Amino acid sequence: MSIAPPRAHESDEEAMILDMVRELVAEKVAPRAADIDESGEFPYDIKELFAQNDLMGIPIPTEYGGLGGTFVTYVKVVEEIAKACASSSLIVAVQELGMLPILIGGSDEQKKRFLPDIATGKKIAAYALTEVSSGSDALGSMKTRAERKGDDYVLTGQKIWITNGSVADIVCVFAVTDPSAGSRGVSAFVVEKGAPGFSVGKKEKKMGIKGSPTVELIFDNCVVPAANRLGEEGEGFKIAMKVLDKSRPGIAAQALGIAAGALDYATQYAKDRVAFGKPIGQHQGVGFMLADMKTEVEAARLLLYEAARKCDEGAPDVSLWASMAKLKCGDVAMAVSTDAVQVLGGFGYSAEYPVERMMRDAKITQIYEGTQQIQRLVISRAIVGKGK
Ligand code: COS
Repeated sequence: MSIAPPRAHESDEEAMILDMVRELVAEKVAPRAADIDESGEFPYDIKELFAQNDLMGIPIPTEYGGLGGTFVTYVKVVEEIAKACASSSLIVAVQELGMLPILIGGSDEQKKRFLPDIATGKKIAAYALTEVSSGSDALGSMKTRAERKGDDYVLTGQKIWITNGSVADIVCVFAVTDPSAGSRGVSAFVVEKGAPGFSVGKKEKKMGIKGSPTVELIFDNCVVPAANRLGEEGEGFKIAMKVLDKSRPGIAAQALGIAAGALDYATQYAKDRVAFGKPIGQHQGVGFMLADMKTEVEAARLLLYEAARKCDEGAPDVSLWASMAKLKCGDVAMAVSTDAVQVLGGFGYSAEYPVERMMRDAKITQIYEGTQQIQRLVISRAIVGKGK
């Protein structure tokens, strides 16, 4: 059975890209997935593969060296990769997250300076918002400071949980420039690898997405040229939030891919495995489970593609749709991958079968780029308002 997404709305260009990605994933990514999980090392070979095939800058406009593709195409690509390897899908998704502050908040000069190398994959990008005491409360508890000194800013503080932080050449960092100004007291900076006072700290040992290094970044009187500030001083928090509006669909796509990959595997298994004289999928207990899994995956997919379409349109309600897509796809990834383990029974619990890895990888999609609770906060504020 094929569970490839419906193709009716794909443009010729998008269909070509997706065919190419499916081939790459089948031939080069899927065979590496278990090993990437086992070794816990960043797969530079897969990054090169994506770079050579123009997948690192899909939504970056062509004038800045990107493919000039749509967000819809971008999320479909992330989904295809995540069906086989969630860690590898993050190479594309975090490249997007890391470049978005520049695309959204940068000047034309900054876009020309930074985006072409990100688009070609020559440089890896990352996004640094989270701190030890500032996760969900990204604004109120931010401690990293940036003080203006002549033509530079001096950054002091630490960021944690920075995906791909240790392999990144370019990190977009958010820091407080005016502690008395609330949401207008945060600014955004591009910090380049090698900047004085910038170093990588502890690497997390994680449950899943092991091929994607998650690290602490340390700014010890780190000197950053004022020319690397994105937008005006004080515009950083809004830039950070606008980025999440466009990056959450990428994580939703990763989640959807994990769910679809797990469903595909469990379905095939249920057709092959015989118990009590017939394939287990034809027993109602398993068949109905698969029916629910399939329905959830397709429902999540429709929501995600609509959210991505809203990103392309620049729709005013993009936050709402991005959060709904992230919420639904993250929960579907967790539920479907857990059920896939159940369908395989004891084999599902073994690391020799991919659904064990998929279930571990799924969990993070309910946590990062805003927990499911934060998505509900964004959704509820969009429909009933924030209040006091
Ligand atoms: N686009 C543009 N501006 C936005 C925005 C968006 N999507 N969301 C919020 N803002 C603006 C608000 O309009 C407000 O501006 P003013 O002060 O000028 O009115 C400002 O940002 C502060 O917004 P708000 O008052 O809603 O901030 P809160 O402290 O209540 O926090 C949440 C908002 C919780 C939504 C935010 O902190 C969040 O998303 N937290 C999770 C962070 C996250 O996802 N972390 C993962 C990091 S990446 S792995």
